[in-house]
Amino acid sequence: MTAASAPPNKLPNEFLWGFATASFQIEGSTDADGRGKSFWDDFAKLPGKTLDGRDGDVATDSYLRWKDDIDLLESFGVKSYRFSIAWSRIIPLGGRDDPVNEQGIQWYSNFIDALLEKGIVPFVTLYHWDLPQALHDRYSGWLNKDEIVQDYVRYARARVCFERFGDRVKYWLTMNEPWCISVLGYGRGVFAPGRSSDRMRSPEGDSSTEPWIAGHSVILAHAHAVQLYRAEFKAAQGGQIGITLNGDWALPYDDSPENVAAAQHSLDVAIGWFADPIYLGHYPEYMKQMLGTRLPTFTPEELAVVKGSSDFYGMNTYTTNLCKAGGEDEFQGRAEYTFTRPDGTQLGTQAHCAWLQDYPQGFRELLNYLYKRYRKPIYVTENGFAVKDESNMSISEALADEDRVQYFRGATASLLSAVVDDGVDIRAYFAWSLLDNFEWADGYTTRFGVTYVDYDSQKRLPKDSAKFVCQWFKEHVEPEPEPASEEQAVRPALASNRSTSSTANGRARRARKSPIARLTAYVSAFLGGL
Ligand code: GBH
Repeated sequence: MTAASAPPNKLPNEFLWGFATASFQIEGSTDADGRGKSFWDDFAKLPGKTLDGRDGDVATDSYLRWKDDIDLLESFGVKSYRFSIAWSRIIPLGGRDDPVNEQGIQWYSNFIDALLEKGIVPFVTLYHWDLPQALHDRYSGWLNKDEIVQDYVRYARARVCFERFGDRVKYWLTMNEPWCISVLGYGRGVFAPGRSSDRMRSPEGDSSTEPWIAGHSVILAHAHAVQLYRAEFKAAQGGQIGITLNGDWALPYDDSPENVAAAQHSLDVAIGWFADPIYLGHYPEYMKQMLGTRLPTFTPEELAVVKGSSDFYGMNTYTTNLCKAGGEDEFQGRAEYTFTRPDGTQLGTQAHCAWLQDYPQGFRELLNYLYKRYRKPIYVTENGFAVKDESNMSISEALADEDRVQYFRGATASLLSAVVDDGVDIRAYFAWSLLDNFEWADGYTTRFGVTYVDYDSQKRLPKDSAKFVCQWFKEHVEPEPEPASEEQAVRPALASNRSTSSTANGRARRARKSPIARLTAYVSAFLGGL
């Protein structure tokens, strides 16, 4: 699929678009149906770990309200939905010899079937930061390469998921944002398990070594899961599998050579740490130089598994950093980040979180950089914005989320230019997030949803940005070709594989009412209920 297959200014019909979420951020029901603890359960409850002191026990209650979420997705007319599976619902204790929980499997299986019924393509993340607590207690989780790689891959999770869901799931992400897993969990200590050298933060941990060790394990677990999928499942199931990396564009603060170099060093650590081994077969030179023996090495056998272990480039991106050489922050490649230009102006509109400003040109630049460097089709698996102080607004003010609309206006324009003008092969775009939800260390104070969640009633109310995104993709993705004849439209329903049949049926049903008509009906139904 390339730009050439669609007329100018359109994305090809196969382009996947929709919204993304993650299990721990939305599900709640942490005790339901035999779920084991994840290491976020208790971490979020420790004093000072979340801004508002709140945890993930209820979140958006999506474990119970999953039908509402699917209705919402249907009303939006999305092609696809990206969600994650909670490891500890599938294997409560996590390990390769621990029992599998059929109730957890059943829940996701029903969820996947319901999506397919509506013609929505499931795009599944296997690990979005919710490690089973038991594996952390047993052997320190990601710090123990030999154990975690086996548990993640060979006996347990990936094998279970491919076996039980792979007949219907054709898009797999092994890991969400290994940089965050490693740095925020084992370096800065702001995410579970909260380890850090900072003794004010954590009684144990070593920020100079542990993040690099954890990252190494994540790469290997990912790569071995992909190897397994390719060897045993891909031929029969025909899916795509890869990893998704966070990474923001880096602009030199000015054109001094040291700041130009700092921007590249920022990219080397934010992105190259994982992308270079996975797509090119080695850690970045700069990281080897910066870390010396603190950077683990791959054996030749490991490298053979790692190199080439992603079918696509999964990209989560939010902002652009102006980079200055200096400082000791190894996680940023010893660059300092700012949003203030040399002339004192701001790069873009400030979001609720300090790390995020809106700079759509950076999105286009980053798409070009990644495509040139790694030569893989790109799936944008997250992109979004948190409006400043949205939690302090009245609901009607929050629904008129102009800064978020503006963000998506810029991002979609950049996406289209990257495809149409620059020839970048981009195949998916997921806005973060379907719903306001548990924003990790920020608790519920920071809202990233295109849908407002009233946490008192758990009502879901689409914001203006939801309408913008849906309308934009409706106008810019080539419509599905009309089936040539009645017989053709019916034929997939006769196939034995129930995924194909339900997808085709859902599509046909959905096609009767336009996405915008459905959305409008949905919004007015809700507003009526307020
Ligand atoms: C994503 O991460 C997550 O996948 C998702 O779960 C989350 O809800 C969403 O973003 C919104 O935050 O100042 O050193 O702490 C985004 C990538 C990378 C953004 C780290 C914040 C802060 C770095 N994140 N970054 S630091």
